[in-house]
Amino acid sequence: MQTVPNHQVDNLQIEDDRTGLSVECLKRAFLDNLFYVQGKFPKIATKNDYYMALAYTVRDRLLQRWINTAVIYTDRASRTVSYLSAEFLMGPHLGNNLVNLGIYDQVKQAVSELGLDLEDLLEQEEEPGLGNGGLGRLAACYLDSMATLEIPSLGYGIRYEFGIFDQDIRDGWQVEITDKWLHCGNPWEIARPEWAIYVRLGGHTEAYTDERGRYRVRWIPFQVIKGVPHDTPLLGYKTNTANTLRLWTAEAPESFDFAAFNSGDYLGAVQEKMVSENLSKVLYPNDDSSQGKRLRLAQQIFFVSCSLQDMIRIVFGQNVPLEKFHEKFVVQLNDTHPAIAVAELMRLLIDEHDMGWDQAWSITQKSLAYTNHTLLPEALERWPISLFGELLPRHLEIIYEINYHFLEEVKAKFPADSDRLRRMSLIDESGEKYVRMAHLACVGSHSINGVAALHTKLLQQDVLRDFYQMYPEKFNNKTNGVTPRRFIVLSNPRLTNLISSKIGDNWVKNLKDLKHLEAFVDDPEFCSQWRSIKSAIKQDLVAYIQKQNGITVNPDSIFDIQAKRFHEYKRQHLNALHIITLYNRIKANPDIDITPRTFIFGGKAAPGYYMAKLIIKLINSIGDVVNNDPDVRDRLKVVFLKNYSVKFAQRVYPAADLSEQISMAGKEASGTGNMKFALNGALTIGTLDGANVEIREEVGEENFFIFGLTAPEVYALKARGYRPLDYYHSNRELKAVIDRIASGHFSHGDTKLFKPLLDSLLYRDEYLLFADYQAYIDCQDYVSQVYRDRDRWTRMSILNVARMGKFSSDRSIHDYCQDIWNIQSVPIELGECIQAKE
Ligand code: Z15
Repeated sequence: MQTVPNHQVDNLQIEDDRTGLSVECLKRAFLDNLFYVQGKFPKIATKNDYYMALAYTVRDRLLQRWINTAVIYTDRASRTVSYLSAEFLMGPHLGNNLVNLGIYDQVKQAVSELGLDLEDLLEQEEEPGLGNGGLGRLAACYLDSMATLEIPSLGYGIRYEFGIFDQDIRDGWQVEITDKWLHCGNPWEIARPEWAIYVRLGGHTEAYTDERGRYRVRWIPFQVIKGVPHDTPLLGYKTNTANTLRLWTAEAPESFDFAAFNSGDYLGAVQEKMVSENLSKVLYPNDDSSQGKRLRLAQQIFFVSCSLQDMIRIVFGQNVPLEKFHEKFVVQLNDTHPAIAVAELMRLLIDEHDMGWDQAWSITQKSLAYTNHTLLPEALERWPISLFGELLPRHLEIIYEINYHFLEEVKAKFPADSDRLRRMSLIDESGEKYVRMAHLACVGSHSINGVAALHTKLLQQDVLRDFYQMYPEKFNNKTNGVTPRRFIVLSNPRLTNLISSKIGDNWVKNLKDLKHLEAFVDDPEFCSQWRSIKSAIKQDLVAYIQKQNGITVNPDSIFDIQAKRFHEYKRQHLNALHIITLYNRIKANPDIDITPRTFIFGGKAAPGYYMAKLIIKLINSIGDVVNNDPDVRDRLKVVFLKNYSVKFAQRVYPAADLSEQISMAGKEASGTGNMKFALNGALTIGTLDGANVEIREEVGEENFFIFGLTAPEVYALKARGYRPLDYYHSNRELKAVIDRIASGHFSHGDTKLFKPLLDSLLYRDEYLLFADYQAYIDCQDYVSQVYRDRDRWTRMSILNVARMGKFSSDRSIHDYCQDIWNIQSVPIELGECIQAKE
């Protein structure tokens, strides 16, 4: 590297304009970037130009911290967490960076002095929607917490050109539109083509004997893909730590030396080049269900291999011997999507770096840790052996060998138990053969964790029972958490200011401090401020709904919100049954005294998930009728807010009175929306599922609306033989609701439209809506009654927030550090070490 002459670094004017945080300096830097980066001046600049100029201004401030951090991590060869995830649902960067830099107010003033509105500019940002839902957002919260806790970390994933689709609603149906999040450029990332990495696919293997007489395997691929890293700095809250999110883009290797891989089929290989770019083209839009597509497996090996090779490059670059890989890196697998890492790390160590099997296996197990996120059988990834072997012939051999050693171990621990061997094998041989990715992840990791206490318990008792019996010491729970920076400070400034005015602002880094709010729960002045803030935020959402949906909403009604992916197990249709129940009561008795409610829904359905899309259609159809029925007056409104995203979630959580967390018990691994709502002062109506159990434990059962069957009751009912028709025939209100839908009342007389949904409820009802219906309705009636006592409701709301401290992702990350990663923080000083070195 070239040495930068000192007089350049010492040029204070330049230095200050790129790092200074004063209003004057920010203004100067902003105009400078508008001119020199965007190539515009105020008279002709668009809003997007201003957004870009501001983004570059903020990025300059990040870069100083980022480079400092990198220098210190490199010098000290710091132990590092490598978080492998197929999804990172980051949300907009600008606002979050302003919060974490602590310059939100300065920047607001700076742009306002230039005649601009910060909120307006924040709106401009196209968020990187590189995830589906909870799993991707959790990864983003964890990166924020790792930076805030000063934990050296790298997030590794795929830079999808098309993220999650944009959702439009036409005639009540979901319509998918491609998301071109990169169309205006991405000011937050820096491409690093000089660190490109090559990944092989397909072809065959050959055995040979090396010069030392050892048995070796050579893999001759059919295709080679180039991965180019794109790095985004992620700054912690009020720290100087800026970690890296490194996302890989697939490219064709322009001038790849195929001879080196002994490829005979040149033209075939050249043709495959065109296919290369497809690898990072699009995010698979399924949450919690696996499709088993070849391209998806190719995406997985692509980003996992790039990332592991990158880590090995870093290990060598810091003069750490490869035998100490596991001391330099701990690799967290976010679900089974990166589980191929088990076989790929083995391959790299053995085939590429000459290591023996036993040592490679020991390093692999010590390095890897696996987080399971689901109990749904359809989400457990399995790859047909034929497909797997075609794409990854060498990995299949390695998996067979891991399986051989593993099954020997099982036999030793559980002699003469062939059924157990069959159940635990990495290969499912019950019919067509499959590789079981969850089993591979369990065997190849030193830690296996669930994401809420109940979920971990159910993994141990059910889904991963055999593995729990085999390796009880590997299992642990890490209840999910969310970052209070994005989901309170940034999204709810009014509540943030009120809280900080009473208890100071330590709670932002130390969420348990919210406890101190309890001291004010009997202070009428505080309670009235609390209430008027919620009211003002609701008013904002009313305006948004008026603009977006053209629906006039009563701001004094209960804002009853269910925002999450559409899935039958999440039971948005149970919510719909409640709406129709109230509607029927009004139709039967138009003067009935009902607590006014606004039902708000947000969420996408997987494009191929017909039933989920039909549920969206049902909700919109109910809305069309209910919102326009003069009998209803302004007592009920149904609003479907389209295109739910992180940006949008930030607007919705703060406005909620009631949070719907009504999954069938035993199906939602944790949930994280439940936490974001409660942190913003919503009360929860929920089942004893996922993290709801722990939220209720924390906030107190008197401050939580619980209903429905528990997980053991669900299993027992199903074992007895569940008959939904019995409930239909014996429950008058339920029957009236179903009959109302069946009659075509919400479908202009069309009695066929919702028949598939009704049939699935009447004759299967896999998620026990009918069994939980009456309990849900009773609980909702109780909610309506409590809401009328506004002082009581406010008190419950305050106590919810005061007692939510456990659910900070800082707590989750702290526990991962202690129990799984064995890693310490590395504080970063902002020194003068940013000069380029020899
Ligand atoms: C996903 O979003 C979740 C689990 C999965 O297996 C997949 Cl593929 C996607 C969710 C869980 O459904 C949710 O309960 C949990 O809170 C979230 O992951 C984060 O752990």
